[in-house]
Amino acid sequence: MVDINTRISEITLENPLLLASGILGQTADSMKNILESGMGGVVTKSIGLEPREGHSNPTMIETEHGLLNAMGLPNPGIDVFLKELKNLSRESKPIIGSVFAGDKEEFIELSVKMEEGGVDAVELNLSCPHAEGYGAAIGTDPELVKDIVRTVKRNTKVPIFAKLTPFSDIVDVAVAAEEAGSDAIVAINTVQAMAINFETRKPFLGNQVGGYSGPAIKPIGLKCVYDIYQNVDIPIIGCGGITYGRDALEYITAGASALQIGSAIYYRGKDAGALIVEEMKDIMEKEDIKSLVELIGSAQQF
Ligand code: RRO
Repeated sequence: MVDINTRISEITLENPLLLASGILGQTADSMKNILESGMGGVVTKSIGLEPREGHSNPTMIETEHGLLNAMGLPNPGIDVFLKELKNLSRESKPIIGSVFAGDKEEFIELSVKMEEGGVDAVELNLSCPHAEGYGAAIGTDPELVKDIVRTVKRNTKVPIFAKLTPFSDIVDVAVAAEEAGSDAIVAINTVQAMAINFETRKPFLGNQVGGYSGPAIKPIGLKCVYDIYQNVDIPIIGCGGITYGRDALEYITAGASALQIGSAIYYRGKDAGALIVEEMKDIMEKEDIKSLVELIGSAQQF
């Protein structure tokens, strides 16, 4: 028997897989389905203070090696969302509330409300690649990130995760988040990208540009986790292109303590979590690896 449980701050996960924010994380029913299907926990869709419809269609397309989205932060607003969360029977698996905001006051208000709503941790979305004034617009400035994380930490008790965008100075932002008291780093959000329809001479997405996810971005995510691991002591949650058990284990050896799964649900169905867990266990058994924790960071070349 191999042991695949892991810890992020005070949260114990029976397996390292969390549903990534943005996929099926908006209604109690969809989150319940995912929890029953083998994920170790769920990150909710990113929620803001007010309802938002999001960008115009098309908001998602499949390209050669991944998915391209520009959903545009659609969400029902925190008050409606928290009513929905109340309907979720917990199964004792962790729920992480993802929030996006335009400034630190909004981040505080949302994080406090999520905490009051009973989440086990709050993920600060500092990395949406295509929403003016939100996400990556904020999360590429280490001083701003430090200020936001520090003030959210002062006002909350649950663990706080900072989800970062893959850009050249991601390590500086991760270090700033750690200095401000972040309990974990989540790397990475989607990568800025676009697709063009040659026949119409127009971008495919309604918003023209968007965020790329799926198999193509795994090497980008791996490098971000690998680099961050060398510079911070808090746990890292790896995300980006994890589709099979082997991808998951690669992220663990780069330095991730847990993982987020998003596009794999599109490619492999809602049981992707259970499939990936089984594949991880099979590989670990064949390689005689008894516990996942002993693998964390094992590919690091110090
Ligand atoms: O809603 C979105 O368009 C979106 C978000 Br909040 C995010 O963080 N990452 C992404 O690829 N899309």
